[in-house]
Amino acid sequence: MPENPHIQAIIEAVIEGEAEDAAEATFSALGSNTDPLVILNEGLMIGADEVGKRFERGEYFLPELMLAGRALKAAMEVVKPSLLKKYEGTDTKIKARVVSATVQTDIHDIGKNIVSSMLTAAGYEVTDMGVDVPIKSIIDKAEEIGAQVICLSALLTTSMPFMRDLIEILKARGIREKYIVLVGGASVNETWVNHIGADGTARNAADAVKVVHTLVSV
Ligand code: B12
Repeated sequence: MPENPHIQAIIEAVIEGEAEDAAEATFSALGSNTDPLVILNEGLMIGADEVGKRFERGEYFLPELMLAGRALKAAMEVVKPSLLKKYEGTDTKIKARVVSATVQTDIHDIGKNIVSSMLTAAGYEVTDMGVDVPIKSIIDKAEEIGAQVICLSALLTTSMPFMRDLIEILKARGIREKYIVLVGGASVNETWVNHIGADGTARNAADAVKVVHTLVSV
């Protein structure tokens, strides 16, 4: 159990699917100088994982997932400005163009949205295409805007193969080397990255920014 009572309250509010409580607990945590990254990684994502486990065990059903989603979004609205402030780039020069999307068949967007927002705050020009986006449209957009980075999010294991398909299409079109392809989401790990030949992943949005920084400046 976390020592910080505000973090504990955030986790509980997400598990209970109480949007107002989640927003209030997040507000109190910020007021007591809790690092916004701790709120995201040790509060919101831990709460989300517990909801997921209860869903897998058959204790929670779709309505509880939806309520948890609402609670996560409400808390995210409160913590987002502080998170973005922490990651604001010092120079306003565009570092790279990024296309981000949740791949086709998947509508989870809370994690992808915060990755997009933090990359924007860090000085990247991000085109966020939303959820359930066909992989061909993602490639077309990347070509159209001259992107250097493609960020793909998927939380469903059944959606993850579309990440591999996108990379295969890039290869077939002879344009794989033009792009840094990053993949992320609750079930994505290094093994998957290597399996599909992506360029990297990150467990959370703060690490996603670091990985993009590193790969773009190589
Ligand atoms: C809330 C939620 C929902 C909400 C989503 C609301 C929304 N607007 O997003 C709703 C109710 C819509 C939903 C629906 C479903 N869900 Co759901 N959902 C969740 C839950 C509880 C939390 C997700 C979340 O927002 N987490 C918080 C954010 C901040 O974390 P995150 O998304 O992981 O993102 C972070 C990192 O992964 C990373 N990241 C994310 N994207 C990217 C991209 C890049 C490039 C990088 C580098 C990093 C990165 O950074 C982010 C920020 O730190 C998860 C459980 C879990 N453990 O995640 C299940 C979960 C993802 N859902 C699941 C399921 C099964 C479903 C449904 C199929 C249920 C159903 N029977 O209908 C549907 C599918 C709908 C669809 N077609 O997509 C399963 C998936 C199982 C699997 N292995 O495939 C999970 C894992 C629950 C479980 N354990 O069973 N869900």
